[in-house]
Amino acid sequence: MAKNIVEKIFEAHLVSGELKAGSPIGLKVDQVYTQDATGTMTWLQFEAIGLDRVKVPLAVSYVDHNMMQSDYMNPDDHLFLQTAAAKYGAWFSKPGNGICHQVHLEQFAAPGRITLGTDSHTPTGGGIGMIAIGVGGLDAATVMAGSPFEIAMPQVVKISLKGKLQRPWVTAMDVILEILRRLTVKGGVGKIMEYGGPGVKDLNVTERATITNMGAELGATTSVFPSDQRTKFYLEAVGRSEDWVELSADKGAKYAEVITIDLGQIEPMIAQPHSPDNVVTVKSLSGTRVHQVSIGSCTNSSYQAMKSVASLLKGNTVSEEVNLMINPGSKQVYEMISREGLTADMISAGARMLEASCGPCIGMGGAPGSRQVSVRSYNRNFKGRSGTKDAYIYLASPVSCAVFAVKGEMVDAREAGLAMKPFKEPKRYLVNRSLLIPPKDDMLDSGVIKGPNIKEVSVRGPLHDQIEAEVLLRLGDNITTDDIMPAGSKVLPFRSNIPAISEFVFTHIDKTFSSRAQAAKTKGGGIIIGGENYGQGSSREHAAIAPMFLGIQAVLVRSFARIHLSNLVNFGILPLQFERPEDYDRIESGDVLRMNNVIATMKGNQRYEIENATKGYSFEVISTLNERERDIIEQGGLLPYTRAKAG
Ligand code: MIC
Ligand code: SF4
Repeated sequence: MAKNIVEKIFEAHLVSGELKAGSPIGLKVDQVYTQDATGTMTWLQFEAIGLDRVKVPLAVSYVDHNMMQSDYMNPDDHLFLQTAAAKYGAWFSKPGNGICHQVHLEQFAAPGRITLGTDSHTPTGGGIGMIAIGVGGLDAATVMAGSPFEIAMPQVVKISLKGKLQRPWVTAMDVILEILRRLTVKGGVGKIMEYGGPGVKDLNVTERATITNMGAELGATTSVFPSDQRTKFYLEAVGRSEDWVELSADKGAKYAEVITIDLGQIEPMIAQPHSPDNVVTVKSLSGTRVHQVSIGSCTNSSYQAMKSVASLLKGNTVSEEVNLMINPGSKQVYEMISREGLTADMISAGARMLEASCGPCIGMGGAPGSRQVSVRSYNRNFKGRSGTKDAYIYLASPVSCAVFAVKGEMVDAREAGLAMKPFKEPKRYLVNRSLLIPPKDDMLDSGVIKGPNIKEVSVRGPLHDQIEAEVLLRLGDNITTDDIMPAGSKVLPFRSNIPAISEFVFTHIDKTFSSRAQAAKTKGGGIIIGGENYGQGSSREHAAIAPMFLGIQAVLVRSFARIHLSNLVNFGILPLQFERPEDYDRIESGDVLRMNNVIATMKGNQRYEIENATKGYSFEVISTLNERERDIIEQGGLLPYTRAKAG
């Protein structure tokens, strides 16, 4: 039978289940990687599982998010991660080596493999023909401990590309912005986007990686490109030709849906505040003043992105009113552009060079001023994420960003009157692994060093059969994990300290949330109400752990985003969905909801009756948990479940 790429890779890794959309499957995983902001918890959880060594062929621990080091907390986390990697057999990528996704693409990603990463932009690896999926930390920890990765088989959607980009002004970033415009931030939920068609060969691997990276914003499980001659070229150029295998869909392969994109028709696009799918053409915003431009992030920080920007800036000066910041994605990219004199062109034009890290993308410095317009080549422009709540954040290609920086306003790059050299893919990339420490065989007895901010993993007790809890918040659609558990320089250092980070839950929405939740905890706990696509965005499991710590019993919404849903399950919070939309409208903050026979119902037909004790009516809600998920919740989360299974 004709197979698509996803089916081919999954089939080669299948340990249980059937490749039928919606059915639970178990997959053998080849590679797992963590980044520091989610990784401290992941490695603490791995430690709590109690094994000596990781059981996957390759594990890598990156440091790229928490790099501000305004006190001892970040560097203590780095040392913990380095010593944990040494002890448990993972590679360690030191601070300064770059953003996990860019470095992983350069060093380890390979076609045909399955990789999990504790970050929602792990699908970057799809650009090389790998199935790369973002997961919560505990899912990664259990897979590193030898469990298969369990997931409901997603639908496979084909995005068929034809034509050629209008180079050099239109880029891969414009392609994914156009796809977001069409499909929205909910458009990919439960789906894998598989790229195909004659237009694929117009794009090189790092361009494909930009598209699969930002596919995360569609809510897709992941995105994947074929592995072809261009993939071979890239792997040869990064010195890993032995990792190449050819991979393409068979003629007649089946898809749930086919979407066609003509690359030649795509114009420079831009996402307006405050959502990555609020996309229009740059032309339609022509003349809008810009105060800050930030170029980099895991989406657009490749050698090509940097070289294009340098070429545009060369001989020009950044507008008097604009602050331009640039962070190359990896040490290798940084070193390469520096040796070629491109960094000098950027500095000479007036750019502020930042280190190879996430930086302003996650609010670690570089916040814009009050009510300022900031255009970024990043992937998320959720309100407040930049660190400035009333700033206007736009997302555009690195080419558009560089043009705006020079012009001081938004203008279609094709009409800006600036010159830019066409990009030619290098035959050989600079390779320098000096900040990448391989796993060692003789470190088994070495200690793991934990600073005072690193606290034990929190676990909740088994599920209660009766829930009587207060509605603490009633929220709308597309609530992000940045809304639930904000990031930024003030909060991120507490990622390894759950009691401390819990005080920040929902602070951007309601400053009293955490204290109200603490008060409700003594009376049976709280419930959160949400709309569609609740928990979109990041993979941060802190958006589930911290609410669990604050006594949240259940989250009741219209629909969930994938990673957040599994994080709720992993931490024993009951994820419920409204059966009838009008019931959402009737509930108010402060209502007390009562549920009986919770365990039997969850194990039975998953249709629960809820009594609104405050308003005096009842309504039905559902859960859609598979057997394993029900067992996990009953036992109070994945950690107790894994421990019980182990012995
Ligand atoms: C993000 O872009 O939101 C992050 C920060 O990289 C997160 C991970 C985290 O919260 O640590 C992600 O995308 O998963
Ligand atoms: Fe880092 Fe931003 Fe990429 Fe997240 S989206 S991994 S914060 S660069």
